Amino acid sequence: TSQTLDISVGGMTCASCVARVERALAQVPGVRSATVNLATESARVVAAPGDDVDARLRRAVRTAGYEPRTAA
Ligand code: 9UX
Repeated sequence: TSQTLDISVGGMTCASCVARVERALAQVPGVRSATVNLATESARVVAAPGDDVDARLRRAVRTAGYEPRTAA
């Protein structure tokens, strides 16, 4: 089974930003797919069940230089 998480991501302005965020999210343990939508400033992540996945994803977004916001 998997969980789907939506995260609002601020600070992205171009396609390279999108690629950076997708890469950062994909590296979080348990992530099966990460898709970022620039127009909606959000990321949809499918991940294995696990502790604190949402917090780990948010940390990855911030470390990559963008702003995780409220759950989308
Ligand atoms: Mo280009 Mo997106 O510097 O920040 S990667 S606008």
